[in-house]
Amino acid sequence: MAEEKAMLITTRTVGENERNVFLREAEIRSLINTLDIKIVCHQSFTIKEENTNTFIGPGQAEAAAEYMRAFDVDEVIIDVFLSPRQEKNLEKMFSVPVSDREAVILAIFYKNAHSREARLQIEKAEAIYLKPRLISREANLSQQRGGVRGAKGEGERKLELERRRIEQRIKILDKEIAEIQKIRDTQRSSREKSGIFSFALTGYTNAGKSTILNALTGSDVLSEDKLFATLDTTTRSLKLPNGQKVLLSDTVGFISDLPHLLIEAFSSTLNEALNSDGIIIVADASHPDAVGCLNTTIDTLTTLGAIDKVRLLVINKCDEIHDDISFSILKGQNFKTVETSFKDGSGIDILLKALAEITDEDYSYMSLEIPIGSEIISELSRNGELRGMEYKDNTIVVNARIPKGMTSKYSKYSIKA
Ligand SMILES: Nc1nc2c(ncn2[C@@H]2O[C@H](COP(=O)(O)OP(=O)(O)OP(=O)(O)O)[C@@H](O)[C@H]2O)c(=O)[nH]1
Ligand SMILES: [Mg+2]
Repeated sequence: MAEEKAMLITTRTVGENERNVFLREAEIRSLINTLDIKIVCHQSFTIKEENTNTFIGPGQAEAAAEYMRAFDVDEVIIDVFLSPRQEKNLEKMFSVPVSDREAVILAIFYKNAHSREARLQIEKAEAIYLKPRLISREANLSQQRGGVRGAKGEGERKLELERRRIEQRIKILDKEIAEIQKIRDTQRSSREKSGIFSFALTGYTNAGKSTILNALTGSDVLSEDKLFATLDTTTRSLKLPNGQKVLLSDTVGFISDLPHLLIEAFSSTLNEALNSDGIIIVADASHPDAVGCLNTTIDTLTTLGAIDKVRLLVINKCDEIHDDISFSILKGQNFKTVETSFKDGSGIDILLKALAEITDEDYSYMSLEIPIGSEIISELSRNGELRGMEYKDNTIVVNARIPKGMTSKYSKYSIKA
């Protein structure tokens, strides 16, 4: 398929700091690059305030339309969130499809959704995105149609049907997603019962989450230098230096202004990770806006109600630090912090030790006397660790390392050490 050619429009507010403008432009360019779309021309407009009809000023839109004609572009991408009305008006002026930032991110998710769950979720997000846009198209159509048929609103009726079809589709998708969620819930509750400590890797897209999961657990989740390579939660087990077995999950990354409808559509995937016992934030120290990315991650976790679960900040890609000030800001965060490079392998042992320390904080040691033949011995060895087993008549005396949340279950067997 021929590569699509696009015009990029970016905006800046009056007096906006150059660095912000540069960073936003770099990000939309890498998002577009993920879609294999070629930007053949670019215009940047300074705006005082958003125009309700065209977002940028109508004169600016005219100028952009004039400019793009020389480049024979297939579409226009504008790095803002457009209302359906603004999108419709700009499309009229440009005579090619216009996509906003939300549409770009949706398209990336669509391209990268491979599992059944991810496909259902993205289809739901697209349906939510499309619904208000149909209403806008409806208004457009009814204006264009004249005569008896137009007056009776045949086009409107068709679109009304289309809109209902979308609503029904969302309901069906919700049902299918809920079914998958049920299976997940069962898996999760059996994991929770097993008492195995679980960690979730979270962070800005492209920070290295999948690379970390792969390196620590020997799995083969796709990891590449593209945004939103991962859309599913993958959980693998891992043995830490203290002998403790834990679970580690990788999941969908965050981005600044992550469209809310994607958070909503991917909530089951996100919750899967956020329900873990401890969250690990992965930050990319090589990113030109490393601190901004970390702040977005913190804000997103706060919005999702999971910030209190953060136990560790992994400052990754330390082999490629460009900016010492950002690096020291990352190191100065109020989290337990480790520095890693999964490119040259440095810091991985320290990361594993830090995870072991975190799990240690969540375990208690108990001396127990348990009747021989009781199921409890095998349960305890699954959930924790057994040390110094000693047989006494009909019982076994053992020192057990037990998750703190489970100690009450065994207290009736407790003896003084
Ligand atoms: N230089 C360097 N590159 C790294 C390091 N860790 C990961 N990468 C690279 O960073 C890119 C993104 O890595 P991923 O593991 O796919 O990142 P992710 O956080 O899973 O990204 P998404 O799933 O897209 O949100 C890949 O090209 C990795 O090879 C590192 O320590 N140093
Ligand atoms: Mg990934």
